[in-house]
Amino acid sequence: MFSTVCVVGLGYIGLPTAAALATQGVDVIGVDVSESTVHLINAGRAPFVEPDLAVAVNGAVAMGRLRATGVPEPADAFIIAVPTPLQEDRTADLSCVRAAAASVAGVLKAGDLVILESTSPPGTTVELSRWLAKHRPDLSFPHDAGDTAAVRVAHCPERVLPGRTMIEIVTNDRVIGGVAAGCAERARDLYAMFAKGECLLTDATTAEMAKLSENAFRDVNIAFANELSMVCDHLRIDAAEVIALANRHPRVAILHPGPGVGGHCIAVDPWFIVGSAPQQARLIRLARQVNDAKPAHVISEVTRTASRFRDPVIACLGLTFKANIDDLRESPALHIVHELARQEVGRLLAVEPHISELPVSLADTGRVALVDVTTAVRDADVVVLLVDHDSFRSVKQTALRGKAVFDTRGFWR
Ligand code: SAJ
Repeated sequence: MFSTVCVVGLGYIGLPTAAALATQGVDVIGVDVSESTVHLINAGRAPFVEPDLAVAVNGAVAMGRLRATGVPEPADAFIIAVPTPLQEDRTADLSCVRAAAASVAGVLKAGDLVILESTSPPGTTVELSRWLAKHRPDLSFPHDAGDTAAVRVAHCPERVLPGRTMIEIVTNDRVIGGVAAGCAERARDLYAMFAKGECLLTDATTAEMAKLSENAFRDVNIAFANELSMVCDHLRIDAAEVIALANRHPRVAILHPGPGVGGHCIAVDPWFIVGSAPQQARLIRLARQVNDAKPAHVISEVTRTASRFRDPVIACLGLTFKANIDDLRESPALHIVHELARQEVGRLLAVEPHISELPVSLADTGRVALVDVTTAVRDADVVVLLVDHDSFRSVKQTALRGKAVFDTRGFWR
């Protein structure tokens, strides 16, 4: 049914999807604008770290099922998995989706399926159908022709958790929204080739909102935990204890506070909802503001604590955006350490077991040293836990005795 699939964008979602399809015997043409990405993949290597991905890519390339290139080639289906970042004005930058549409349009033929996987504001998939139609007036598209269209267009948002991508890409349920009903059915046939979870069919705009709602739900719930932690800091009581006790109620499950919300999804996607309904999305906007304000709160608490020492040495445990990964992008922990250095709050000892050298932004301050956790805790006056890496469990309570400890995640409770 689908012998050839073209995946446009070979990043954190596109490449695992390409590998998953290739493993099922589909001939996959992977497309990326980065020459080095194309080169690495054709050499059987993955350009970033994700458990089990390198093996899958290597196998798919060795079997001749996956080939990377710079421009789309004719195929039965096209999956667009390109970035949709937030702009300064907090609207989505859809330029990569537009560019992908333009490049795919040139090789489209009747009977083809085009799927948008990128997380997008409501209405984007219908808009994609319009963009494709502009490029190809010789073909009909579903925003206009419904189920009689020559080309089918659907949205199938990615929902995988970084670090578990290769598992969740197979096991998660998929939400599939068609610009017309037949588009969703056709897209389900494609995902059923490798996805073991249920495929839930709907319209394209509902699918876009479902995806955004998942991440906004999490953001609002993390904001609740973060707000509680700021209230408890104000009252000088332990937020982690308050949350642990409240969570003993059978219908309460408060999430974990942290130094802020990082990553490229949860801190971004809620703004797409706010942008689509600014008057209505009040709680979602406020949650974003609460989470965005959390790093400044941590900086001021650490500064206040450090002021008790003459030449404070501050250990900052963790730099990544969440636990047990090596990803420093959009990391509140990194931002906090950078600000503490810039404001010359003290001598900073950073601990990050998943990297081997300091990022340039920290190294350039000349005030931060990358050390192991034992050294940092031993030499510090103030110990700040920023990321809940499993390896930080080994820090003994006795090693923390006599130090000022600020555990932003309630990890050592
Ligand atoms: N965080 C907290 N407290 C918590 C949970 C998380 O402070 O209780 C922080 C983390 O430290 C991190 C941020 O939130 O800085 C986001 O981490 P995360 O693990 O919650 O989520 P992401 O951004 O890695 O992945 C999310 C997932 N969405 C949901 O769980 C609803 C994933 O399934 C999506 O596919 C992904 O966004 C995406 O690509 O949209």
